[in-house]
Amino acid sequence: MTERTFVMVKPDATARGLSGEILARFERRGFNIVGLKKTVMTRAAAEEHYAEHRDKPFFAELVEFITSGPVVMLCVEGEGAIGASRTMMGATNPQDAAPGTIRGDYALDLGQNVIHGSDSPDSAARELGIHFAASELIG
Ligand code: DAT
Ligand code: MG
Repeated sequence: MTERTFVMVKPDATARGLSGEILARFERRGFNIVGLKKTVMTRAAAEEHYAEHRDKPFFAELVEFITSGPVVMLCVEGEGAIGASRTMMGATNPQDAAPGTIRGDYALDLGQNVIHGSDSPDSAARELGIHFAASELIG
């Protein structure tokens, strides 16, 4: 099934100049990049984006980090885009992420793990709605 998902290159990765090669992995896989922008997330958007983690002990650190510098936001479209993007990203903790995955190839730190991707169809719709206007998605 053709799906759309929200993928984001996090501030650690943009600072390291990795956004191009991460984007290229999604293009090479065969996905269509229907939305793309570089921005600094507002605190309000970050708190909404990570609302499911509001009560976690790492929430403040998470919001601080994700708003600390530019992110590159993507809307990735294609067959099974939601699950396939998560598989490409690898485990949340880069220490557990397999080589060949994005986190397994580029990250070591749990907090600064290079990339975000929506974890379900509901999350994808919710997160795309937070970060993209319909007019910004070019199919
Ligand atoms: P994912 O990003 O793989 O969907 P998640 O939604 O559980 O993982 O967590 C969101 C982000 O929060 C994750 O990418 C890194 C950070 N995080 C998760 N668990 C953490 C922890 N125990 N300590 C610090 N940061 C954590
Ligand atoms: Mg998550």
